Amino acid sequence: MTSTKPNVVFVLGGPGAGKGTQCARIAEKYGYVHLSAGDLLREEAAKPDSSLGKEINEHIKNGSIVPVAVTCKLLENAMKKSGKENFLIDGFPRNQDNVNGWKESVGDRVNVQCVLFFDCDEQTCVARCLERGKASGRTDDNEASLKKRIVTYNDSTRPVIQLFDKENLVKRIDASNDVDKRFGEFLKYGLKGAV
Ligand code: UP5
Ligand code: MG
Repeated sequence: MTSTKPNVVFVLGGPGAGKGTQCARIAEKYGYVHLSAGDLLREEAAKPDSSLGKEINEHIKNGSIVPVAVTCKLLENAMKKSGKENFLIDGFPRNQDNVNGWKESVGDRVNVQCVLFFDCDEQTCVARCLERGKASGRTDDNEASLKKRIVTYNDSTRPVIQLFDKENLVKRIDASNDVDKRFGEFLKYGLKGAV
C-alpha cells in the first residue's frame, strides 16, 4: 500500500558524528528536506524578539535537552512551510520525552521510514567538534560543553536508538570513516528516490 503521508527519516548519532554533513548530501541527491533540530533551535534563539532565546541557549551550552514542545513546534512549522513530503529530521528525538512529545503532537500523521544511526567513536566525535569549534562560533564546541553533550548522548539518546532498533527501524552507518565512503552506504537503504 502506498502511503500518502509525509515521510520522515530520523537521523541520530553523537555530537560531531557527521549527521549534518551527510544529511546535506542526502537532501541534495534524493530530494529530502533537511531539518536539523539543533539548527532550528539556534535560529530561534538568535531572533532578537524570541522569548525562548535565553532558555534555548542555556540548554545548548550545557548539552541538555530543550523541552520537547519547543522543538516539536519548530519542526512542525518548518515541515509545513516547506510544502514538501520527504524529511530528514536531524538530531531529534534525543530522549524518551522527545519521543513521547513527537507521538502526541505528530504521531501517525507522518510515516517514519527509518532511523539513520551514525555510529562514531567518542574520541573522533570530540576531535571533530573541537576542530570545528575553531571557527564555528558554536557555544557548545568546547571541551566543557562536549563532556556534557557526550553524557546526554550516552544517557538519553542511546536508549532512544535502542528503542527504535527493537522496532527494526535502525540503519546503522559506520560514521568514523571518510565522508565519501559513507555516502555510498545510503544507496542500499531504499530511501525514497534512491536506486
Ligand atoms: N566531519 C563530518 N563528517 C566527517 C568525516 N567523515 N570525517 C572528518 N570530518 C568530518 O560534523 C561535525 C564536524 O565534523 C564538521 O566540522 C564536519 O565537517 C566534520 P557535522 O556533520 O556537523 O556533525 P553533527 O553530527 O551534525 O554534529 P553536531 O555537533 O551538529 O551534533 P549535535 O547532535 O551535538 O548538535 P545539534 O545541533 O543536533 O544539537 C545541539 C544542541 O541543541 C544539543 O546538545 C541540545 O542542547 C539542543 N537540541 C535539543 O535540545 N533538542 C533537539 O532536538 C536538538 C538539539
Ligand atoms: Mg549537526
